[in-house]
Amino acid sequence: MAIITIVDPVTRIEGHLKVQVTIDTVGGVQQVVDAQCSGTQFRGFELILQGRDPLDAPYLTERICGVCPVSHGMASVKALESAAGLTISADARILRNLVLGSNFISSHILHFYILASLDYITPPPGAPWNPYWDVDIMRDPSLLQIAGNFVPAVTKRREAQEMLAIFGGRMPSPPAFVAGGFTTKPSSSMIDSFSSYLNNLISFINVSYIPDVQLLQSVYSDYSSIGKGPGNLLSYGVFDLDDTVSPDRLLNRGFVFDSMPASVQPVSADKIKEHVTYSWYDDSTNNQNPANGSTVIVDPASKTDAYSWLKAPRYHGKPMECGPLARMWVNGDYRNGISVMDRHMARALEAQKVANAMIGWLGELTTGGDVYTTYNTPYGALGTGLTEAPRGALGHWVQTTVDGSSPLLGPAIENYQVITPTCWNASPKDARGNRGPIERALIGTEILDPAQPIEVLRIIHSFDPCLSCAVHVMRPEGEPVVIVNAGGRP
Ligand code: NFE
Repeated sequence: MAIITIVDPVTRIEGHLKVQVTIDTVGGVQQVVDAQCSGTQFRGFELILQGRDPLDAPYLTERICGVCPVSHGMASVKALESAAGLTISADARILRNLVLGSNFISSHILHFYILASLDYITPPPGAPWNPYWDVDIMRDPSLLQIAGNFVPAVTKRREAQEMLAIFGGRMPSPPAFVAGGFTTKPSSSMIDSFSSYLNNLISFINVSYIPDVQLLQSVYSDYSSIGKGPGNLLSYGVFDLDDTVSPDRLLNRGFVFDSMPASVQPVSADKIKEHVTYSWYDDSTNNQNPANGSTVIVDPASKTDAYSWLKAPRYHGKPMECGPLARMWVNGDYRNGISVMDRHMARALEAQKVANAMIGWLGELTTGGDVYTTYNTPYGALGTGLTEAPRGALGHWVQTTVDGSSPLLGPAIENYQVITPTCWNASPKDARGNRGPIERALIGTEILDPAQPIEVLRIIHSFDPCLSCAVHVMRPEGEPVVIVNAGGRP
């Protein structure tokens, strides 16, 4: 008989995600036969931004999330600059890259040690580590190596944030990202300090982070063939290497269907559509491109087939996985496979790649160069800002008002749309009934104990979802059903 297990909330992610899995025995194997990912809160930043000065958008959207505010600042300034057809100076580009790179390093270290490793390692006694799901854990004493690096990782994560703040000004929500450039002019002592932090972090990545992921991958080698998902990978690309409208990037823009590395294809933003068939949005807004998208919520009680506040973004009609593995795959840096362990490995190798590139960028930075190009918001313009957050493809779309239609002295925001990485990865089913990537990755997974489905947590955590980025505001009448939770572990 099928068992329905609800994990609500999924812990050790940012924000609130509920997952419901149906577990049944098929061919003698107890496995997941259905899965639903639900974002249980509504974000609403798109509505908050309407009517405001476009220059406020980077500051406001950075508040979408405290973990990846830099990427929201980057996507927002890129959207505004694309609306104006403006390119920025080399030093501004490099400073943005250095701040975003710091955020990637911080976020990747945070994810492996603090959010994911406790799915495999026996935690210390007492709160907040206990109780925990004691299933298939600590397969080998060698894993104590990872446990030993837990506290140093917390320190390294803090140091990456401090490094970020040297140029960014503060973390979270660094104020340095403005349309037209950057607010900080670097001094040689700032560059020296940044360099010292960076070398220290590169050493941690090389000596601890990558070896720890390799160790986990060898002990839990079966997880190199668990949690594949749809096999479609999407990267908007990030870390511009020149100052043109279509720059080369450290991590390229592109996508593949069915994990076919030989056919990385160019991304066309008009192929992005958001489905709302299973989301609490009005059906009249189904299949919209975000350039002219809208945010029209409905009463959840009136749409009983729906189960999420996340829309379901699709590329050319297909669910797409995004994140470090997608970026490294599209770039040709990592194509070993698509699985739980491949996601962890690609994330660690990406941290190394980005950190090493940052050394070069730091050397290119000048102390007297321009960091700001005068920016004037155009009337009646559409801007698209595609970049990458640590968790994957992030897009902001802005439409400004036409002259005379706003009480502001200049143009206002007429429409603003955001699609975050977690909207791609944790999306619900689409209009064709195709599941989102995390849902798809769960199907067919063997489950040892339906009351403690650790396999489900391991798959979800490998995507590093952030529901804060995807959805925000409490739904007071939310269902109170909690059958199983993740045992109180942080
Ligand atoms: Ni809240 Fe974020 C990243 C973005 S994920 S962490 O990385 O955008 O949806």
